Amino acid sequence: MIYNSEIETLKLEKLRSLQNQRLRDLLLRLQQTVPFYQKQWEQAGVDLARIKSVEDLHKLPFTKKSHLRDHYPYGLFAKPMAEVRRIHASSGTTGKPTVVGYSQNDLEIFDEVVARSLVCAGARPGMKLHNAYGYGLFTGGLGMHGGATKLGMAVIPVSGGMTERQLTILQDFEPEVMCCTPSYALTLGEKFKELGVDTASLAVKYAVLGAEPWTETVRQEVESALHVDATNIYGLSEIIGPGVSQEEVDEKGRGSHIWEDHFFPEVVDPRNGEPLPHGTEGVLVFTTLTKEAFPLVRYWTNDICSIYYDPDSRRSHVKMSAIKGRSDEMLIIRGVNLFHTQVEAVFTEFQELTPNYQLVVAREGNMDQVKVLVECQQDLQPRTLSYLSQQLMKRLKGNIGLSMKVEIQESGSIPRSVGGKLSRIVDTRP
Ligand code: DLL
Repeated sequence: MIYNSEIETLKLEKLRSLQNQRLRDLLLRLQQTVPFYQKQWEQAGVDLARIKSVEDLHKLPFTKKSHLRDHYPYGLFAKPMAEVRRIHASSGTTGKPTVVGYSQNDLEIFDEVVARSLVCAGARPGMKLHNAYGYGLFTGGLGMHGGATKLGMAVIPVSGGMTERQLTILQDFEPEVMCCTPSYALTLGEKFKELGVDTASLAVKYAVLGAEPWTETVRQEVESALHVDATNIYGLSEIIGPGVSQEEVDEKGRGSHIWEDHFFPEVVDPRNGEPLPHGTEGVLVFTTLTKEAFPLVRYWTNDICSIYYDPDSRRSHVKMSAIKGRSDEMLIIRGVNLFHTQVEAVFTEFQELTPNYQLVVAREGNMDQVKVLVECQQDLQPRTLSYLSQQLMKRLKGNIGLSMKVEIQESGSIPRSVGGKLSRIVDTRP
């Protein structure tokens, strides 16, 4: 099943023409309603008449998180508050939250893209969704809720946390689909195992996981622990929330479709913002083609991935690779760039290890060091442990090009997700 077959399989030429028309509408709207864009384009000497298609987008300046902060809370809204129907915010690690708004039409688009995503993940009308994304200012809970309702599912709005209760609901309410962060799916799988529950007997068949970077290592663990097909859902509050892109359950590992009739993607060089060709990794940038209350032009997400078309896919929309990490959270250790997903990916090669890990960054003398703390499946003999550590250090050095210390720990020693996003990095540097 495809939720919106006409749009999701639209031939590229028609898709471009739709995008171009929407882009021109958007730019005119913004010029009339948002002083920030008027000023930014004037300063950059942009002649809007010369922006005719998405191919011209690179002539426009980027919108960055700092611009959102400078116009906190509502300075970039393009609709009067009387036409705003919902406000969300993302917490951010420093300073004020990022505030985003939705008109009625924006909420309908939000529902539409999440409904498309759920179908892509395996969900169907008549199924039940166990929604363990947080409800509240975070877009995960309400975003998935609206899309599932639109699709014709029964939503169980569990929200994050209270793990014991989640397990009871998964057992007794018999949802066929669940959604939460990948790190929380690991927690749920582990708890079921502790309790000796045979997860093959549960009704749940599909898990829609996102809101943080994850790799095939975590997919393997979640799929075997919960007996589900796990797919990736991506999104960010600034662009809409979950449902900016989604991986198809029959195309696992081959990237996620970006719903590009609404969100036009570009990938640019993180160093200078130059556009990069398809297939090359860089910073993902989005222009929201249809949003009314809080549209963004060339929004610099900081997320690192590549985009490409997949001619073997049933849907025509462009795909993005799994996010490697955020450019503003990339570690630079002794001149080597490091994302925690690169470390996570190596664990697949070691059956004895679990995907419960943490990277501890410290300064020793004037050198930065990374220690990889990772848990093993069961108690191992000291000799086996020492051998395993050596092997892991070798693989990390071989794959990433960086010498890291390794400490294999017993099960339960590394923090778990208690419902939401989990930070994998502890940076103790001054
Ligand atoms: O995390 C929206 C969301 C909710 C997406 C539920 C998927 C599921 P924010 O809190 O604004 O919004 O955080 C957005 O989270 O820029 C990425 O860095 C990261 N992120 C989101 N989804 C993924 C994913 C929601 N599938 C930020 N893979 C984004 C990797 C992700 N990173």
